[in-house]
Amino acid sequence: MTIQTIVVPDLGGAETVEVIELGLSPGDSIEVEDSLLVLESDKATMDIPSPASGALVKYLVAEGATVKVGDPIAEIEVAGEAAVEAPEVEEVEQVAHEPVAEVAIETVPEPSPAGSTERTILVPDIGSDDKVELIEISVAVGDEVAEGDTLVVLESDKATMDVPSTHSGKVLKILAAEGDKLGTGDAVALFEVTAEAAPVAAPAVKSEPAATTAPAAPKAAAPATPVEPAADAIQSAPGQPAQPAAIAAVEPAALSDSAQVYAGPAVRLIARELGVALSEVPGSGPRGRILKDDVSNFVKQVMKNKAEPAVAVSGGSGIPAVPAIDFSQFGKIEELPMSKIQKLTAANMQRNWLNVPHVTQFDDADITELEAFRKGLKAEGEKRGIRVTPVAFLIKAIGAALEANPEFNRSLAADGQNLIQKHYCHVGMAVDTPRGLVVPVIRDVNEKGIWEISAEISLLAGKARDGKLKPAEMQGGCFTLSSLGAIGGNGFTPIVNAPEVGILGVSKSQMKPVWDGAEFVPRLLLPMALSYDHRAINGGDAGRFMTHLVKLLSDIRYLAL
Ligand code: CAO
Repeated sequence: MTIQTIVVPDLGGAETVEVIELGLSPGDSIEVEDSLLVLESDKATMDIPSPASGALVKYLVAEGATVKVGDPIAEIEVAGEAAVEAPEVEEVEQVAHEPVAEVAIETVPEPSPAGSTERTILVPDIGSDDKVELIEISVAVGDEVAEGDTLVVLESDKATMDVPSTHSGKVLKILAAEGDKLGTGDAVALFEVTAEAAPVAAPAVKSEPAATTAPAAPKAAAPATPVEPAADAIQSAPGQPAQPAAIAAVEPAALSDSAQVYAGPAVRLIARELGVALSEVPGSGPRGRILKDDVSNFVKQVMKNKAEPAVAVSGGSGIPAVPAIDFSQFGKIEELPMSKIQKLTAANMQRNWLNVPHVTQFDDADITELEAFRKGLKAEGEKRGIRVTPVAFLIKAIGAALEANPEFNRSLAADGQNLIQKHYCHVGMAVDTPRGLVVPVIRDVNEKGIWEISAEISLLAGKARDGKLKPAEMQGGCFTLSSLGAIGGNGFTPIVNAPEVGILGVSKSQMKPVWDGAEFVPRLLLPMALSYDHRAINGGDAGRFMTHLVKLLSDIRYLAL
């Protein structure tokens, strides 16, 4: 084991910098290149990467401290053979006195009408041969841009870099797209700059000889105009591998809107992983900088706001949000507003899916005789003005099965310690309407016959489709039936309509060959799926309920008993 002291590396010009983030705790393990801490000058925010893998022993500075090149900032314990020789402060100071490459936004003049000059704005020397991702384009064609305004934002795995404009002028063309990988010298935008404002053409990046122990950043090939350094570069201490420049958001005071939040690369990475829009996160750091704690506090607050009342039966679940995607990048899209019912259904489904441990079991009911009987009712139904469908028999059978299996006619009490047994029997029926899914409730089904239930189905389904259901007509259900029989499908797993504990999903009946012990005979089979809340219902209860239901539907004489 070797204890290695990490010192402030060459800051490429900045005299002193502030320690703004200490992201680790003593004992935390760290991989080579992981961020140890974050420093900030008046121009740039810099992640200081670890030169070796190991564990943090301690920080030698506190957040808010001002440090300069060569100051010791942390101690890490490097494992055995892998140990990297700790850099000497003196050596770092020596390097600090070496001239370093100046980073500039390069421009390439283009032929243009008199009075103005067209220039291609190039990616400046980013201190590495690697390509980095363009994550934001901050201007649009036609924009009048002032010198110093951010044109685009680049991001590597270590740093976020604003590329500012070196000229005032008009954007003629954007030459790169978000997601492009760009490197030093790649074209970003075509500019029309006024003749007066245009600097005199001259060699590209001013590059002085760099420290002998750390290779200079690569020079750009294209000729360009010398300008003031746009950002500073960090170089590694001698004996260490050269570190790529870690340059982050410039001019923090100007960064206020969503496209230009003021945050370091480590914070941006966390926000991206959690799907947090940094523009919505208030920054508590110096000059409003967003810190890691700000992101985690923001997430905690959002989850708290969304949390259900703190009762045992609806505890919610802190799952990470699905990241927002700009689908227009893949093709043409349009945004459609959700109806009130759709929004309510979405919230209820999510609540029920997250709160209820679901189990679904399946069976087929032989409804050959039921269907023969139902069809025989047609003439009588016409006289009464009532249409009898299989759904009426299902609701009647569910009522009888609930009576015989009272476990399904319960709800969990809000304290999570008791069960509420219901001595009434109201069955909800999912109705598909143009505005979304609604569930009117047929009351006291065990006191009603098939004619009465059929009439209520027509009445309530009609009201549901016309948007005329009253709230009271959708309340008080003990169990729900969701019938897709008229639509089709072999089966589906319905979501329990909490606080109910069971739901039956019915699919389209089909004539199938069934072995009767001697031969295959054609029988009309109705596929059924029973989902239940496994906190209130055991598999055995569910098996008995389903078997009972199948028996009632397969021989409706039992319904009369
Ligand atoms: N298998 C085969 N045919 C069936 C059937 C089944 N399981 N269930 C109904 N049918 C037939 C009916 O017999 C009727 O045909 P006939 O007129 O020839 O007798 C036809 O399908 C149409 O029925 P319907 O839809 O008009 O009436 P219904 O009583 O069967 O259903 C209702 C009423 C309100 C349940 C239904 O209209 C509906 O909205 N279903 C959708 C429910 C839903 O969306 N569930 C999903 C919720 S979870 O996302």
